[in-house]
Amino acid sequence: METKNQKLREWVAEVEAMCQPDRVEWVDGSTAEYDRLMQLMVDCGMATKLNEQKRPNSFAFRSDPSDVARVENNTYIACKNQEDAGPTNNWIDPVELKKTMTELYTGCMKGRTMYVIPFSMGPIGSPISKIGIEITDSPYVVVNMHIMTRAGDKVIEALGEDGEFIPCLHSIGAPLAEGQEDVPWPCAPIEEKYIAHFPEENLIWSYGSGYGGNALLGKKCLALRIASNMAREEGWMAEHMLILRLTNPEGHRFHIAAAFPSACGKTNLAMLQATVPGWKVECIGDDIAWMKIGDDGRLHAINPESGFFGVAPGTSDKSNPMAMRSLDENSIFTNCALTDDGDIWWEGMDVPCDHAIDWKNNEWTPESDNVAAHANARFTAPAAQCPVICEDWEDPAGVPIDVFVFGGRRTQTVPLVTQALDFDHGVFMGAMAASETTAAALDVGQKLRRDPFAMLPFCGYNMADYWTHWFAMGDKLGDKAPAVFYVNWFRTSKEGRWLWPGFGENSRVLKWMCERVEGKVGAKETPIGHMPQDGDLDLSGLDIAPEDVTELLTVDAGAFKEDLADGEAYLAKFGDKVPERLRAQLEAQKTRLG
Ligand code: OXD
Ligand code: MN
Repeated sequence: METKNQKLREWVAEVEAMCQPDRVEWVDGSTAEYDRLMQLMVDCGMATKLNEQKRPNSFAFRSDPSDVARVENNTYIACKNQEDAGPTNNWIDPVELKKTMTELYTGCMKGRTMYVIPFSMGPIGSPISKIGIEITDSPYVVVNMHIMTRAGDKVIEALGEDGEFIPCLHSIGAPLAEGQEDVPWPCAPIEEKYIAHFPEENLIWSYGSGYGGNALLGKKCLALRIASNMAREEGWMAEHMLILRLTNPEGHRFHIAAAFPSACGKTNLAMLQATVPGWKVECIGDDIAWMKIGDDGRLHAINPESGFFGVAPGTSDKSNPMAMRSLDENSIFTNCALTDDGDIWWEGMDVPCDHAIDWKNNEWTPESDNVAAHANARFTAPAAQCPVICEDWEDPAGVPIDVFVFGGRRTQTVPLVTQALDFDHGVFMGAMAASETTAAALDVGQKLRRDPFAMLPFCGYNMADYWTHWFAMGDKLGDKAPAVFYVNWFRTSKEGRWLWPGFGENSRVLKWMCERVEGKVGAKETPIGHMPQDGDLDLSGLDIAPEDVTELLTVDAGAFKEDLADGEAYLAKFGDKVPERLRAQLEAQKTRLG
């Protein structure tokens, strides 16, 4: 659709002149367009159509083996003063970075089509939503954006003549010379990959990678890094949080927003099948929450996305049946294995597989030394296909949040659940969050990494200013602020056995939280916060040894002090930017631990 937005026309013309594509296509968001692009990718060997009987209208892709995850070392916050990016972000001077990237972008789309994707993060017209325009030379990005965002003509209409948009430029960085044969997954080598954010002008430039988090710019780049900075300036919140609705047997609804680092089971929690009788979980989002204070003084959340870009390995009918149903059809699979009957397979799918073609396009059997699917293999599925998506998940007003949950993957030290003593203590808990690392980022070496609010790779400005923003939001919300909890589903015994069954049984912990909010259930006060005492957590019908429950709910003061020392050393990186209120929380926790 022709846009009357002069600023947009000028930007597209500028990018076209720089990138020199063979042609330009404006993405309309139609099914016909999606089908045509998929066919184009099947025809050139980039995509494989799955067996229509088994998984209708679904396609598998294999990336280049070097382009399988987010690249945090190549992800930049480019602002004038390094201090505004803070010690946890890679900073580059914006002028210098633009020079380097302009050289790379010059002629980078030769031999390719340049797609212009108008997209909305959040339901079109919601007061919390934002419009972005992604320019890309990757048809894979276009089809994924069709699922993950509201894309196409309807956004051009909403933008009108002078609407604001966030420009997002993406190139795989692989121009084609005259007559040069293409490869199935073109991309640039690692030293030429740049995932760049210019928060002072709300601009995103991404070069060299075709992989999800680096290339689907609405997600991590816009909805987290750029949006977190806009949120601070405009007084709202953009968080790495799932959103779920829990309904109790009396029909009372609670809304929970929960932040966990990548690959800690956010998607599983967002869609869990509650095992506590009479309680029901429904999903609103599995990765990102945008929240604004409404007229009622409460915090209202929307899911800015419209699809799930989830980690495939480990997803099964047992771990997450609702995710499995979400990807029964109309889905995209990246770096999964292909079975002999034309379907996909991955480790932890809980169905046998005797033979497959692995994610690197090699023969695979269970005897093979390598895995069949990459550990960070992904599915892209429309959120509307989730059987437990809330019927009003696209309500432009969002849902009022009752509870915030933080957590991480910790085999030791951290108990099953703790409630913050008050909102400030909750901010401290979020700031101290840490997790044992996984495969969602390529280049994260160490075992335990502090990941404040699960935002370490996603906060678009100085993390210390982000903590200040959290305190400020707490002040604005006052007694309407959500209650804050910290959980750890991943504790193991000394022999390495999981102490907590997890999955649907996590509903027992969620139930305790909601009943705490209602003032219906007890707790004991410990040095690290409120915790359930005997009988507070509903364990009826659960086969769990009482000693395991005791261990899950014990505070080992010695281990916590060590953890706190590690946390304090981490805070030291931020120097005197650390908010006084956070230091006060740290000191108070120290005193309580004795
Ligand atoms: C994701 C991530 O892809 O957090 O959601 O890495
Ligand atoms: Mn995520």
